[in-house]
Amino acid sequence: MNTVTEKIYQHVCQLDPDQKEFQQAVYTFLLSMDKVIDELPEVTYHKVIERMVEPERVVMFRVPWIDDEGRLQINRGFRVQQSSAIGPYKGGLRFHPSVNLSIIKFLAFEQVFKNSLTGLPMGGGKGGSDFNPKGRSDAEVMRFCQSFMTELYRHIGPDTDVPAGDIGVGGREIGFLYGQYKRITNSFTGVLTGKGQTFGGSLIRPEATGYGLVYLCDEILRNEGRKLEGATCLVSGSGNVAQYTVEKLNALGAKVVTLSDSSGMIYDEEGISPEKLAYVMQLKNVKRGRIREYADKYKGVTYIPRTGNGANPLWDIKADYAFPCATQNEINLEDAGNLVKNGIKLVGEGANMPCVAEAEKLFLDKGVLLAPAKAANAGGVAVSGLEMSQNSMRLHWTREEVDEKLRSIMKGIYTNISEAADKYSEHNNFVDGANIAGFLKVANAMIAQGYV
Ligand code: NDP
Ligand code: 2IT
Repeated sequence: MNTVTEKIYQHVCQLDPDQKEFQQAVYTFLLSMDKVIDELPEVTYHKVIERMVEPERVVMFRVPWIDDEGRLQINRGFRVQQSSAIGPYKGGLRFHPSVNLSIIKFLAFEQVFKNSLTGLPMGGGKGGSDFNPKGRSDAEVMRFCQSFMTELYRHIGPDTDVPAGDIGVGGREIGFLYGQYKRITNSFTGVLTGKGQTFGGSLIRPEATGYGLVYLCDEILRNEGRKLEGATCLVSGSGNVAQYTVEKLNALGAKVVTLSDSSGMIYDEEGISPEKLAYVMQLKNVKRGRIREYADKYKGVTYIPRTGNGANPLWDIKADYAFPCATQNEINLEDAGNLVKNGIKLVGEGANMPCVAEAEKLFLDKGVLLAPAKAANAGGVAVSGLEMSQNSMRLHWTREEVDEKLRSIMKGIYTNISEAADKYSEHNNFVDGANIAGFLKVANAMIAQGYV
């Protein structure tokens, strides 16, 4: 790092020494800033990056709720409103026991640049809770969501901050949250995205992150003379992003041989066909079961339980392309080494920050095409942006219309990040390309708006 970025990084670490995930997200971003900072003296003069690493506002609150046994439970809620430079705060809510301020801050920070890349007018934010929905009844999840919204509603609004889903927050949770917002405020507005079809949700929003990931990677591959058709792919996770990544990979003629959850992974050499994927969707979204059950149902499938934090066997299976779609830091340096050893050609980040910094560096050093999360998973928030537009206009676009807009946004992202990579970094360094292209727009807006 150069002296300016090093100073910013040290300051961030000193301010919040325990926020490891946030520090990691800032660190990898600053490495890209080194490539542009000398050419942009106004960025240094106006302390743009120093301002960007400090959220505009952080809200933390108590979430009391009653479980099915009548006992009082207390969780912690968060909303980090990182940047409103180019639009209202926008970003998902995560419900997972691991959630803390560091994780929400890293997600909010990355969301700013991701949203900028979509080309839509959205600022960045993120929120959530350490509430664990696993094993909870629908009634418990509803009571939790109602209590969460009873505090959150005063901080959000269709022109202020528009939350959506993330890990542990899907259609069911968004419905409960929306119902409570509507009840408290007596207004029917597009304050959340990812809503149900009958109350303002956009078609293709559930599919958007996975589809967008595959569209962007398809673009990258085609520009390198490669293709998805006939390729073998690794996908991790088995939630929203993983499911629709598999669906689109299948549609484009690729074969996906793995899925996982936090308990373990399945390896299906024959491939997860559309019929098998329908079973996974039923298992995960309706039955809320475990991926292990896939191996009980289908012959010739291996289930490997997850043990410890060492190498994940999923990343040691020979394949052409890998799509981490579970969670942050799921690819450590050893995993990256295994992927490289087995000749992986592309890593497409469906999850946010799925690779540790050293793993990303290894991929770049070894010439593996790396589609970074800020660009690769931007399809979800892009269609959220389209949902906001439809809500404001009070109309509804068809599946085809939304899918076409999503495709064109992902194509635009590819052009943007590859041009920024060529101009400021190296050809095909999409990590630098995404950071720099996302940054420039927000930086210009911040400078134009004065010291706020
Ligand atoms: P879901 O809750 O639908 O699925 C998450 C999946 O990842 C599950 O299979 C889950 O397993 C697994 N997982 C979650 N946490 C961990 C963990 N700590 N260790 C191991 N496995 C874990 O979430 P999404 O599919 O929506 O999100 C997946 C990733 O994609 C996240 O990084 C999210 O931030 C990112 N993302 C999501 C977008 C969206 O629109 N939903 C948009 C852009 C990015 P288990 O069931 O065992 O917990
Ligand atoms: O990480 C993400 O981009 C999301 N979870 C989706 C955010 C959104 O507002 O749709």
